[in-house]
Amino acid sequence: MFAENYTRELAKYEELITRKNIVTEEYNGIYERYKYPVLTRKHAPIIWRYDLSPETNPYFMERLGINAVFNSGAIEMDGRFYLVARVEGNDRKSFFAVAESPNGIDNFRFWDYPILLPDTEKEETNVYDMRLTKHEDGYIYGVFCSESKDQEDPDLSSAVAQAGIVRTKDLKTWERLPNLKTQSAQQRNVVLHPEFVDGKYAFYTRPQDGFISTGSGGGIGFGLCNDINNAHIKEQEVIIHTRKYHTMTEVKNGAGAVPIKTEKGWLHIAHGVRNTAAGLRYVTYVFVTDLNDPTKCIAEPSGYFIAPFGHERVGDVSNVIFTNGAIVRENGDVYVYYASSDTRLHVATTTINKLLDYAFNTPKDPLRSVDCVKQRCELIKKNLEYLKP
Ligand code: M1P
Repeated sequence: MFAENYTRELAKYEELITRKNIVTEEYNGIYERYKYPVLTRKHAPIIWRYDLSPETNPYFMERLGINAVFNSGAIEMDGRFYLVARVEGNDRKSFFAVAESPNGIDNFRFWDYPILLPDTEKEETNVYDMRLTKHEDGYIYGVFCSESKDQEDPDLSSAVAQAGIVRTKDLKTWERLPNLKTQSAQQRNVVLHPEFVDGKYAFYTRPQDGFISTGSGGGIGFGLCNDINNAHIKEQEVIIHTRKYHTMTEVKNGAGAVPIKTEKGWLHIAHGVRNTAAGLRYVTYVFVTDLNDPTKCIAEPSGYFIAPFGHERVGDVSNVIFTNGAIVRENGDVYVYYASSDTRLHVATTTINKLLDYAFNTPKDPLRSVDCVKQRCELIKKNLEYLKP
């Protein structure tokens, strides 16, 4: 029985890992969606979950289950595609693990061991959502959420989120640096900018008053620090993308993938959150900032970029699309890795040219229904003129 179960599960696993991904029929001209997620809990290797000894595991039981694989940093190195995914065990603790693929679309396979971070933050209980920045100083930085119990609040669900920082050159050896210090009580969705700004390290931040609620935190912040070895943003961050009433960022927003440098500006794929009767709804959206002044927003297409569709809408935290990683290829192709409902990870493919066209030629949200109708009527009028024989 043991051997039979093992052989069958291994065959199922290999079939899943080697399955070819297929572009779906869902079309918007902006990006392609794919039929299969690139990573799921079932992509976790058998050796992570089962004890393979019949003596100590006679029933071939899962000993350490994996609940979900989602929000992932992404990087291409030497023509191979690497994701540093958020993997969550059945015990609710998240950790990071590298999955590698030859093409970025399918065939992602986890390395044998997950990443064992240096244990320098003794109160830290959970870690998640690593953004991978290939910095011009030569390191690959991983900036992630480092979460601990709020010792000042007896409520068991009260936590403190801070930005943890690690760096590596090969995704194998990780050096941990002290957590980022800012003026804010809490920070999540912190991203390191890939270039020095005014000779300093630059971070996108998300100042927030509480663990879940951003409170007075007005949106995506930006701050500079002199020393990455003791990263400290001493000034109050500048808010570069504010939350707005009756938009998808009404409740909160946060930086997503590391901004992409293009000839027209820094292209951001961020996330926005609004409230509904069914709870929070997370979608991704795009904005572009000035190449010479990353705090200045120069393009802001209206509406969402990727929202949960179909089966993506359901999961551990339903109605969520979240991205913290994208890969830009030398030929201009862009692979956006987005997770659905805190459960699984997908890819959407596009190009720099398409993203720029989308960012600069999609009209801005006029913020009122009446103006949105006028905007749509203009488009219809133009099309009807164009269609005239
Ligand atoms: O559950 C949805 C997301 O919630 C958090 O994002 P934010 O800080 O913007 O609320 C993150 O914990 C993220 O991991 C998660 O996907």
